[in-house]
Amino acid sequence: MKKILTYGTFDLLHIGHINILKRAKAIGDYLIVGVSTDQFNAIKGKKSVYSYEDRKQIVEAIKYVDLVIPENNWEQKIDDIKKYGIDIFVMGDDWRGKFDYLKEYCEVVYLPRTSNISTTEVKIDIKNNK
Ligand code: C2G
Repeated sequence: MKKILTYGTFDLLHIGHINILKRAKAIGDYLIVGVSTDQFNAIKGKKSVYSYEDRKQIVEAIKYVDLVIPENNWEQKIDDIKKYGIDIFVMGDDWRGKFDYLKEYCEVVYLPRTSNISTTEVKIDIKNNK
C-alpha cells in the first residue's frame, strides 16, 4: 500500500485544494493530510477564517482523504513520515525545493498549483461582492 502525505491550512476550501488532494491520492492508495493548527498558522503568519476543528472536519469529508493529522510545527514532517510509513510526500509547486531535505526519507513530488484561485483571492472576491 503506497502512502501519501501532504500538509496545508486548507482554509475556505476551494478547487485548488481539491485538485492537489485528488492528484495526491491518485499516485498512491492512502492519503494523510496534516492540517495546520490555528497556533501553527500564527507561526506561518496566516490567520484562517475557519477554525482548525472546522478545517479538520471539512478535509476529513473529502473522499480522497483517508486520515487527517494536526500540523503543529515545521519540524514534524520527518517524524510523521517515519510514524506513518510514508512513501511519497506531495506539495503544490509553490513549495518547489523547500522540502527536498525529505528525499532522504521518502519520494518528494511537487504538483502544479491550480491557477487563478487562492484563499486570499476568495476573500477579496467576497469583499468586492464579485
Ligand atoms: N494549492 C494548490 N493550488 C492553489 C492553492 C493551493 O495546489 N491554487 C496547494 C498548495 O500548494 C498546498 C495545498 O494546496 O500544497 C494547501 O495550500 P494552503 O492551504 O495554502 O497551505 P500552505 O499555506 O501552503 O501550507 O508545511 C506546509 C504548509 O502547511 C503548507
